[in-house]
Amino acid sequence: MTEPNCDVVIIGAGAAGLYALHRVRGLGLSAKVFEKGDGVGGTWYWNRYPGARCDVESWDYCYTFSEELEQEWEWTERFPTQPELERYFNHVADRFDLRRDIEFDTRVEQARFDDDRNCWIVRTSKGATVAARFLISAAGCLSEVSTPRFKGANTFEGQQIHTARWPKGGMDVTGMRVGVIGTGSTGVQAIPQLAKLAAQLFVFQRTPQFAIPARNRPLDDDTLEKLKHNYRERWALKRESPTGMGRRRPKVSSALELDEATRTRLLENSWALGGPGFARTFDDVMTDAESNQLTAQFVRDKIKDKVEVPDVAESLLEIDHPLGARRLIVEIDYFETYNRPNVTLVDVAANPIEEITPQGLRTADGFSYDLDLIVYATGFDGMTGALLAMDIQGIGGLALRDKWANGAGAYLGLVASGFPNLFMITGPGSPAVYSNVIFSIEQHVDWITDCLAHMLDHDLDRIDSDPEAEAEWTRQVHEIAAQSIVGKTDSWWTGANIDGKPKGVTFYLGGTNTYAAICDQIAAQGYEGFVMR
Ligand code: N01
Repeated sequence: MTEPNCDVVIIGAGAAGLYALHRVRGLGLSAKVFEKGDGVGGTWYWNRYPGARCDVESWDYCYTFSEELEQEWEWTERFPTQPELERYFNHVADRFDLRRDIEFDTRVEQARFDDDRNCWIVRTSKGATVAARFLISAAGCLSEVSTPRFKGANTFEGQQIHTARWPKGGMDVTGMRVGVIGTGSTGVQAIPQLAKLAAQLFVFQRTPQFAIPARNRPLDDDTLEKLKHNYRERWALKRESPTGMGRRRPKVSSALELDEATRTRLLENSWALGGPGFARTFDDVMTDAESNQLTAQFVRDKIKDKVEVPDVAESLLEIDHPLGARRLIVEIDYFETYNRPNVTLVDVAANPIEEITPQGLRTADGFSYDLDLIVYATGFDGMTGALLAMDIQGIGGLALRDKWANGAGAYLGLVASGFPNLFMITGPGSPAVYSNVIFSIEQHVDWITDCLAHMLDHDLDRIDSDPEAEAEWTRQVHEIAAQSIVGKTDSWWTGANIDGKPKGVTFYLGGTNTYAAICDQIAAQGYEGFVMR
């Protein structure tokens, strides 16, 4: 029986894979990272579309594990752009000498657990096979793109592109007739930028959504100095908060306890500050329907004021879900873009896109739109897409695809029973996409590497989760989700955007603070609910 030739294989060199590599090396283990792109950064490597930027503030969307890193890195804006984030992750890769263990342009195609040898056999797109004692998936929650298959798509004579596959050198859309399909976070960021250059821009909107102004701004020296001075205090706040952001809990527990004038004043204050914090003006916005409705009405009124043509405003306001039931969008000049003469909003809820033609596309009412470029801002197969794109087989050849055929879940979102020694960073059952994801990534990587250290110290070579513990955890995840407004409408959050995918919220909504405390307690109690040998 040959020995595994590597201690740990890590899938992906985004924010999770880079930090996992750094920590695994710190345990004295050998590691190999496979990354399908030719550079680091994950989401911030792939999403190069015009306007791409993070909607979490730069000072919260960064690692906290290195004081030197936080002191030497200088953010330039409140909400960092894709190029700035890509530079950040490249800096991290260089600073911690991570590249020598990363194999780029290499996808993991299959990972098969060899029960006899107690290791994972990992096969890559380059035909190489590696045997590893542990496998860590850092494949990401939003990395498997979703492109609807429209009839006739292959006949189109112009260019078609998914936003997450925007070319590295950019694309000049000057003078083009551009069609954008999709008005989620991505579409809302790309549309204002494309509108500035395109001759004509058609936005094909199926589901209008709430969006809050970003109020982005450059960071001056004074602000940077204060940030650097207060980082440690902020990290403590992050750990206490339910979202992994360095903000305090809203002071007002309910919108309903205030008179109208006070409520409006507070909402105006939050609106003026902008950003995702708006949804936390009152503590019960996500749990109380009436509080949510009052907050949502305020946003509707604001949107209406921004759009000059009443019919267009009406189309943008046909929002069929509570505020926050879909991921809240943060925008820059989005609604104002519809006041431009070269921009047309097309309602494809009433008249779906029927066919892509050689010249453009046609909707169900028979209208044709002539286009040079079709941009698919149509999102991702979230949470599980990247994991299931690989052929992962656990004990007895059980396929992860089959295990999750009726819904995904893993104990603490970390280990799926029957798949020993496979850790999933931000896997289903953890807060993942319902948090400041870089905070959740660090928390998971720290927990996983502490667990590996424990196993090494105690001569343990296998960890699996107990099926009963896993089932009970998944039950709790669903129970908490049932009490929230989150996911009370179809979207990628519920898997509804992918044909055949079981519907339901798979991420933990009980708060990152509660979740981290549970993970720590379980570890302290000898990894209760896990089976180690
Ligand atoms: O994807 P989405 P996204 N015909 O799934 C439409 C993160 N993110 O890439 O809603 C017509 O939200 C679809 O319509 P509908 C963030 O977590 C973060 O925008 O299904 N339309 C929808 O409008 C975000 O939530 C940042 O009716 C079709 C759109 O495509 C997540 O990524 C930036 C269609 C898809 O929206 C995903 O956002 C960007 C069809 N056949 C993304 N199929 C920041 O940090 C799909 N659509 C700022």
